[in-house]
Amino acid sequence: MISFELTDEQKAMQAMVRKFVKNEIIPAAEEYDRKSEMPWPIIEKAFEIGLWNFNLPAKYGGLELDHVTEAILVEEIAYGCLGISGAWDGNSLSLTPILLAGTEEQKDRWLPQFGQKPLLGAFCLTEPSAGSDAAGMLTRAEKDGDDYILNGTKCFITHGGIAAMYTVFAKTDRSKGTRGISAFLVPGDAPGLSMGKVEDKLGDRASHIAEVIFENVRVPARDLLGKEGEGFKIAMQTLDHTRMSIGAAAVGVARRALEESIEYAKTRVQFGKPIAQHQAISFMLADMATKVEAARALVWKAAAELDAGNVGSKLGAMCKLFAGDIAMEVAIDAVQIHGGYGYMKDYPVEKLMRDAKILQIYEGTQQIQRMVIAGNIL
Ligand code: COS
Repeated sequence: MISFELTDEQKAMQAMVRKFVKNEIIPAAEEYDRKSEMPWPIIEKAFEIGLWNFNLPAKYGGLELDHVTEAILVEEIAYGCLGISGAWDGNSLSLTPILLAGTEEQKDRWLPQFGQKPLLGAFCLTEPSAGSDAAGMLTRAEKDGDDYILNGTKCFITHGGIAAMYTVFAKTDRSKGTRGISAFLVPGDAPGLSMGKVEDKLGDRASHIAEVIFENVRVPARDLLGKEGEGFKIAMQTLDHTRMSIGAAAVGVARRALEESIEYAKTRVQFGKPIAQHQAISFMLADMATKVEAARALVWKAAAELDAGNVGSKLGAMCKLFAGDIAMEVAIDAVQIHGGYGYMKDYPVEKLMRDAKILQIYEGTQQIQRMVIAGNIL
């Protein structure tokens, strides 16, 4: 049986997050976007009321959400502000490798701190010369007694330089390609780890994105995640889990653009009637609404499959591809419906359009998603 009916618990959590978004995120989003600042007070408040740590296991103080519930809540947060929702996504991305590949000892040592304080994690895969070709990374981890010494630069890292824990991918054997990459857990205060350039972005400006530089960072062997050489697979499996939630965030952005457009079109009068009564506009709104529903259905299907244990690359990539594209399209149409006002900062749709663009780029470009999907179906 297929059901799109939310459970009572999901409805209650959705209502709680909606209230939080309405009271805390929407009123502050414009300022965080303008100043390009990390939304610390919002994160602290979310932690206080138990809305932080979506995927942290309950035994460490997290919500341990199933993926469908995660999709529902991420949509709500991104409805308020995509950049602010990046704080949640950045944490999920950095915690997923340890949840997938960490030993119980590693989990017990690293994860409780996230339940005790509103801390950030960072996932360090991308490098200046290794974006889509993640395996082309230059960061190396060389064995030195019982330790590894990490050297290299990671870029475009969410929470880079301000995280308490870094999941770092580095080459332990350059001759082995993807099988020569290993994953490490590194504390934020590790000597030799520093923040490089902080990015000044087109959109998604409330999320902190920076370079992370590793200069002779010493990592004990007990913080190797999985076995030596398993890092690339851990990174790919992580993305198989997290791309669904980027799709959910995209649905949130698209839904906000749609709702702003409906409100505007009902009140903006041209040629003697609200523009919503002109077919040119009402058909645009009909297409936008259809796209939002279709994207959400795909995201929920991908989330349900993850919850059922059917983890693969295809559906997550499809979610990210389809929902990311429709968010961009719907946001562009929202600006068009608002006309000249839509281009001005007085209305939220110009921010939605700037924000939406990143959904087609991060966690793998749309072109990479197509490669992943094609690889799965052929
Ligand atoms: N799960 C498990 N293993 C996987 C996997 C997955 N989802 N995807 C690939 N692998 C394995 C392959 O099976 C292969 O294993 P073997 O060595 O045993 O044969 C190995 O990893 C290498 O796979 P592949 O040859 O496909 O690797 P490529 O270098 O061609 O890269 C893509 C594949 C393009 C998919 C990968 O580099 C990628 O996802 N790039 C985008 C990275 C990204 O999203 N960056 C955003 C930053 S993170 S916010």
